[in-house]
Amino acid sequence: MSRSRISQVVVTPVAFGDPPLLNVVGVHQPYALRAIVEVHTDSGLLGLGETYADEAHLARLSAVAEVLPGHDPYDLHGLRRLVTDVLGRETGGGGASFGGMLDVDSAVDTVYSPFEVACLDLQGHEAGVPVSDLLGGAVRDRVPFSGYLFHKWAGHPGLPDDAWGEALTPDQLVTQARRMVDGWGFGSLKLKGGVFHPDRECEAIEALRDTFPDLPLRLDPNGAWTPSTSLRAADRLAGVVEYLEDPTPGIRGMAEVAAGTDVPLATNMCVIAMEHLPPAIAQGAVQVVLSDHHLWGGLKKSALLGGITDVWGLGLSMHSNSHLGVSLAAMVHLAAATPNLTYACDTHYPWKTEDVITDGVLSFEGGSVAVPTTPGLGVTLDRDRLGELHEQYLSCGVRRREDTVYMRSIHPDFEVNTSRW
Ligand code: GKR
Ligand code: MG
Repeated sequence: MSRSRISQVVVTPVAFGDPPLLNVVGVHQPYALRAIVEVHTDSGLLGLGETYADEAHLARLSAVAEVLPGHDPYDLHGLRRLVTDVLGRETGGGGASFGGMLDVDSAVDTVYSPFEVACLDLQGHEAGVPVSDLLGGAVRDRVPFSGYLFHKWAGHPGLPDDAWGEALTPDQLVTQARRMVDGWGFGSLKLKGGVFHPDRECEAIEALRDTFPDLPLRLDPNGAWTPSTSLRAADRLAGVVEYLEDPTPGIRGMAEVAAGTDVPLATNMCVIAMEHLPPAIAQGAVQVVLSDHHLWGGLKKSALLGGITDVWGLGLSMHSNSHLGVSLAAMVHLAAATPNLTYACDTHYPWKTEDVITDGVLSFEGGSVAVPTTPGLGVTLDRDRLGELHEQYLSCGVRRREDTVYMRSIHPDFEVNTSRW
């Protein structure tokens, strides 16, 4: 039997409604963007991937998509070489920036990721096994997620209020948390901070602790604090949070904080590629690394990250950006096949109201998602939904994630708050 070959690759940008969630760099725009990657083979298989859809990223995805036909979908090393060659030719091998918070020196990992996920999805379909089996096998049959709380406005300016309503005070955040816990059953909570003064955000965490005394809590100000402010907050929240995420920017700053507290420090900002691990480990800067297959070069490289954190005695958690069901499925398979993923994963999933997959596979019960046992990722593209969200992309006018630009269109004096307090 001859091996199947990639026959066609389709990259479809989509836009889905997103509430006005606040963070250190601004506020979410009315639409979040994603790209859905379809890899088809000459034997009739289809694999799915999902990734960011900022214009520059889309151009890179399209350049790779063009040269993929004829490639063996099992040759992932070859796929990576191909991505490296194409990006070298198209962009001089430059880096990439996502959402004003994350900059990577090379775009290879982020561009390679959705194609790798799609190839694993179709390999799973061909072999009749779930993607978690291709990653070494599931060590858990459900993956726990953490309820992701955000300060937010009641609605986007000029539009009706959304179903979540305003959350600008500790009391309102408790109400939001109650809804997350009652609706999804989350067994831990993360608050996105960096929006208000640290004392007010610590107060919000204390209010959450008083209301949900049994739930592990996390606070993530995305580097909004100086090391000394971080140490004061760590002192106040010791025994209250399971970790503080990126209180201050950079490996050096995090190391300074880590030296002065026993509260574990987590990051998805200063350790976002393999080359950041040696200096972070040498300086004792972080105790928990957040993996993210979109950023770390796909599912297999993220599994490797899991192994490395295990060897070095680091904790492992999982990062999220606004995403749809194809990404959620990939996150669930990765988490299922990562033995040392000891913390509940982040997800923005409850914040969205639209998707590109058919309903029913990825439902939250008790804050966790059952690992699909059907072949591949276990999710099916709903072509009508894909078409609608693509139309929405075409008409909405958003072409890249720009939280700061959007915030300044409402509050012209807004300054990015990194290390502000
Ligand atoms: O969605 O506003 C957001 C978050 O701030 C996101 O962009 C971050 O990447 O969730 C992320 C984080 O943990 O830093
Ligand atoms: Mg974070």
